[in-house]
Amino acid sequence: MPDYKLHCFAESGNAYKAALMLELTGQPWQAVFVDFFNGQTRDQQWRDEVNEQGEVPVLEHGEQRLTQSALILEYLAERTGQFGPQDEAEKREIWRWMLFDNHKFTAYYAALRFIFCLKNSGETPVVQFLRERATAAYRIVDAHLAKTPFMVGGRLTIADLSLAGYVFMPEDTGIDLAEFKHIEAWKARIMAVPGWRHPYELMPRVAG
Ligand SMILES: N[C@@H](CCC(=O)N[C@@H](CS)C(=O)NCC(=O)O)C(=O)O
Repeated sequence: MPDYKLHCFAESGNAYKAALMLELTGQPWQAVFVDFFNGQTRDQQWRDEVNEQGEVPVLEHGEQRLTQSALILEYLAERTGQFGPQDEAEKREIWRWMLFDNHKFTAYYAALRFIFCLKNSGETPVVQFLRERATAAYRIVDAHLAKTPFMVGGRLTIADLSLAGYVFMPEDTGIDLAEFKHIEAWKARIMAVPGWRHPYELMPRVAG
């Protein structure tokens, strides 16, 4: 019986943050498929029973049910003793980047990918706005990674796993990712970590 259950679906980069953490720390875990594209996270019963915030990921561990990927990452770092901060200053630095990720890096990119790539919106003012904002966030992370191999402390931490939620997603959002050479090099470093797997291999996806 796996210790952890993760409510997730393959296209969710937010769920991937938790799934990759479980995988890299060697935790036995089981995926519980959430049928996001058919509205499951909007279903009132699902919200009542699984997450009142209507979002994936949700991590179940014994009696505990955790939501918000950053909080899940911190919980797993504390439980496993891996990829967490070494002191209070690092803890603040990790949170600083996880908040930036949630507010900008993941948020704009994921919204752009959802509307433009998964919903095939075509070019609209909203798409253009999101692309500009996502590109600006990518520039900030790229500039930081020009100075350090990983986001905090020179080693892989949960700050990297948070920011890496969407960077391996294959869809073409219209952003020229080759522009971000330091992000590309950082991605290669993450892929080289033993146990790394692509989101579409790690989590369940609707066939077809
Ligand atoms: N800040 C949240 C974001 C979670 C999130 O937006 N999840 C998406 C899937 S990737 C979702 O479930 N959205 C449901 C909806 O907006 O209806 C986290 O990091 O866990």
